[in-house]
Amino acid sequence: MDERRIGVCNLCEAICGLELTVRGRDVVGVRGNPADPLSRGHICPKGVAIADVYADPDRLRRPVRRVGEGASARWEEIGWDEAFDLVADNLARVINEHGDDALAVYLGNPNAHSLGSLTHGTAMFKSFRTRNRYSATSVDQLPHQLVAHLMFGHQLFLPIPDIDRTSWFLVVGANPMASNGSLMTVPDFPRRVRDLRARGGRMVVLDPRRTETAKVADEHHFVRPGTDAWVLLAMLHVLTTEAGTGAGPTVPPYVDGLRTVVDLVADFTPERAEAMSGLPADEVRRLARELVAADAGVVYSRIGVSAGPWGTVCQWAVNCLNVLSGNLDRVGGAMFTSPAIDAVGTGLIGRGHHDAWRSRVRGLPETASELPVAALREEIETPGEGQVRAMLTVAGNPVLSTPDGSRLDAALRGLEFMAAVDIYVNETTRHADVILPPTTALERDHYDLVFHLLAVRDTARFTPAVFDKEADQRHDWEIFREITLRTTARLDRKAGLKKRLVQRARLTASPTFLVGQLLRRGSSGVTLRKLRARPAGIDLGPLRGGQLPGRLPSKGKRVDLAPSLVAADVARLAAVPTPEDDGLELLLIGRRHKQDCNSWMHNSERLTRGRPRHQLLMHPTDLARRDLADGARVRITSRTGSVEVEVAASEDLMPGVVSLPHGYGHARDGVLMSRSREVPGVSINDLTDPELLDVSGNAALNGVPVAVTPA
Ligand SMILES: Nc1nc2c(c(=O)[nH]1)N[C@H]1C(S)=C(S)[C@@H](COP(=O)(O)OP(=O)(O)OC[C@H]3O[C@@H](n4cnc5c(=O)[nH]c(N)nc54)[C@H](O)[C@@H]3O)O[C@H]1N2
Ligand SMILES: Nc1nc2c(c(=O)[nH]1)N[C@H]1C(S)=C(S)[C@@H](COP(=O)(O)OP(=O)(O)OC[C@H]3O[C@@H](n4cnc5c(=O)[nH]c(N)nc54)[C@H](O)[C@@H]3O)O[C@H]1N2
Ligand code: SF4
Ligand SMILES: [Mo]
Repeated sequence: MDERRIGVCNLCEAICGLELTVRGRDVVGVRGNPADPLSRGHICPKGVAIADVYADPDRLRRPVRRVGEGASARWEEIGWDEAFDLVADNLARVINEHGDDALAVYLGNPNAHSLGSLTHGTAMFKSFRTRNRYSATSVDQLPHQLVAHLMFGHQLFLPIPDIDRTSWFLVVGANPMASNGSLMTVPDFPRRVRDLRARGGRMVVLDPRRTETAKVADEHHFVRPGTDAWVLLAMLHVLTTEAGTGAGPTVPPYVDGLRTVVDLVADFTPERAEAMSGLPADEVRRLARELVAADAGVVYSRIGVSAGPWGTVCQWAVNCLNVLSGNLDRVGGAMFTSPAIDAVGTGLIGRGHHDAWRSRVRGLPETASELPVAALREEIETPGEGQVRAMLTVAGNPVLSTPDGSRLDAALRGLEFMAAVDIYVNETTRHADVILPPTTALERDHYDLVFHLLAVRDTARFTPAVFDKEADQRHDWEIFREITLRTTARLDRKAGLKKRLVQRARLTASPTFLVGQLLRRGSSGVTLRKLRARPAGIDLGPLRGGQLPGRLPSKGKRVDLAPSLVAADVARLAAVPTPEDDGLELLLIGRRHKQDCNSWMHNSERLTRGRPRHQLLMHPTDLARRDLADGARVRITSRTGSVEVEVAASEDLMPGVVSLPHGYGHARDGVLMSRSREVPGVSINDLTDPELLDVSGNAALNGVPVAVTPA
């Protein structure tokens, strides 16, 4: 008998509601849930493939222990109790012998998509007290968080583009047609863009590649990788010199620092922007004027910019453009959500801090208790007090996702002990001594604590597990509870009895129970009971404007337009000389595809069949200049590494720019880490450079200088 069940997709930030057809313990159909008030029936190819993750015979369901190394490694199933003790014994031993910082933790992207990780993982990481905390944040959205912390007083008080009501939408370094949106939870982006244009609005895209998003936009302009800062600052320059009626721009009374912004951008002329970026000065002027003239306009930037050399300055400039054009906190502009569980307002997620300490070897600043992951390799390899000797990764694959991954790959071998909480043996977890696999999306309750916070509409939704877990499976929160309790019990440094009892109580409450509690703390009127009665979700309406300054998390409820850290970096930017173009330089950028999911899901047949898509894309002019043919094997070389891959000609790339997707490169040491791929591809992060960082410490993964030669 087929049954209909409501599920939720946790594979990207769009958090689509699903309608599953289930037969016994099998999923026989997946479609978008049309009754979902946010996703309205939208689904993408990955959403269907969520059934493949659930059914994948290669997915781990019970703990495994590694026997042997590298190509000859074997994995042996062990019991949970034995696995937990093995992890706790070794983590505690290393901490007792070498101190708290000898343990490093790395949190990957799916942590943000798991309720249990947010409610219980955080408590585990805190209990370790290590300064060697790393995550995918510093190869992703760190500049957004740092800038929100500095300007608004909380790292996750992020302005969201009101795409459903804007009339002018500037997209810089994002490809939501493939990514389905990021720091903008926007299921069904294609339809929302069609609606935007149907009501007479415009979308403009700045990107070194004519992307899927560029192709549905009203306008697309190439920008040389890494030079958006000059464009955005020149737009600010135009705004501060021309806006209004000659009296200059005005800002709301709760905003400080306008004078400083005016001074900072004084020398960033559109002509300088043209020389750096290739975008004509007149176009820069026109874009700035259009933003000011629009009924409601909004500037939005994402990973093409935040994972670039000037991510922080760019994100600051984006916020300044939205403020100075009168679009912050305004309908159709850059708005703030009012989620049923306000993780910002309730303090569930801390407001953040920066540079409270630095990394041991390179002296890189922490942000919100995390160090830049670009420093992880050297912290493992450099001897001395505080050297990393053990590692715990949770839902991550830094070997493929962080800069100079192949050297990190080698460094992981040198650890005394490594454990991973993950559902696969991947390029990183293959180095673990033990892997503890949690249940997956369809087997656990879900309430989204992060992405309602970032959504283009306020909604709330609780999704009970579609399938009960099997007796010998564990939820991630149960794994975190066991690791925490068993490890802390073995530590020489003991917390007081009261502290330990509080910790035990907190870790023993289920995530679902905690969601109920958190809902009661909010003022939305939404309760767990109401959510259970309406599993498609409850609509709380479009985003509300005019919430500032009341909602500002900063002390004193003010916006700081000119944080000193940013001002100093703008001065550094001003000193960059215009590069001389010999016509031979190539800059490497990344690429996402609809059917890829960072570094995993390459086991799904339905996502991997068809034409391969791992190739280096290159403009025909650049190919001809190097006597390369479309389809040839080429060698790509950067300062840090070198890989061989097929090249594909593409008119969509800006000449002088080449593109590789990240998350490929599954063949390591002759072992194929993923089943489906006849062509495992290469890892772009064997080419990216851990020395190229934004001021926040985020890796500049885009705009890496490379040479391309025949293989
Ligand atoms: N050059 C370049 N590099 C990039 C990027 C880029 O654009 N260009 N993008 C960066 C970005 S934005 C990100 S977010 C990172 C991602 O980098 P990571 O987070 O390091 O890697 P993922 O590929 O997301 O790996 C996720 C892992 O979690 C496991 N997993 C899946 N679901 C679960 C679960 O429910 N529980 C547990 N415990 N494990 C689970 C999967 O098996 C997989 O091994 O990559 C970054 N790297
Ligand atoms: N299908 C799919 N969806 C995903 C993911 C996935 O792996 N696959 N990953 C998810 C994750 S973890 C994230 S963080 C989001 C990311 O979401 P997006 O930021 O939308 O991700 P990308 O598609 O990588 O878009 C980045 C764009 O920046 C452009 N770019 C590169 N360098 C520059 C530059 O210097 N300047 C400018 N202006 N543009 C530049 C690239 O050409 C690309 O089009 O996607 C999420 N959604
Ligand atoms: S858009 Fe994102 S959330 Fe929606 S189905 Fe696709 S992967 Fe899942
Ligand atoms: Mo990401």
